Amino acid sequence: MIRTYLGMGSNLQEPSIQLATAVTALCKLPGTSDHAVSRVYRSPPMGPQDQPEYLNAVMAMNTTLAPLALLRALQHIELLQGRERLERWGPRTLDLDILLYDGQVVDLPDLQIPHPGLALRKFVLQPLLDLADSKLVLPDGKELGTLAADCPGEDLQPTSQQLEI
Ligand code: A4P
Ligand code: MG
Repeated sequence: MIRTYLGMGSNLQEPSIQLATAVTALCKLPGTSDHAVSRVYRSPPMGPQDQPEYLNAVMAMNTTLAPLALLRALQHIELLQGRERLERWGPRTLDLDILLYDGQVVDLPDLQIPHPGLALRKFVLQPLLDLADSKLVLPDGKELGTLAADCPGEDLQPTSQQLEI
């Protein structure tokens, strides 16, 4: 059984409802168990600025799905929630990223784990810290807590939204 961490982000069509709907779908995924979810955070967009602010959260789960099967399942959930791929870093109803898959490194054309943006994104590192030990060591040998401390992101705010498992 693998412990995996998934990043969730939304900035279109009621982001708080998009995240809640995604959590429900992820909890129903066959081959997954022991789900947990972070707080929900609000932040200005990284990338193009002419788009709404984002809500982000992280979900942890155990899974028997192989990495590519998990990716396909996440992409299916994105599509069910009206995701359109128009512009890199552009607005989206739902983005689901595989952040970590135990301590494994995956480097395929369609899938890189750990997620390449992980260390640069406070809106991913902070919710990850809600669920994982700050002493968690990533495959490159760096500690999660150190990465989060070194990552700028003063404009990230926790919200009062509680995602139900
Ligand atoms: N892919 C490779 N590795 C992974 C992985 N570990 N998990 C591939 C998921 N997908 C992975 O992703 C493009 C391709 O990445 C997929 O086909 C998959 O095979 P995408 O979601 O279709 O496209 P994208 O939006 O151009 O890229 P990406 O990397 O998901 O976008 P980002 O980098 O997540 O940026 N600002 C704030 N504040 N909060 C945000 O959440 N998000 C974005 C999107 C921009 N600005 C943001 C936020
Ligand atoms: Mg993505």
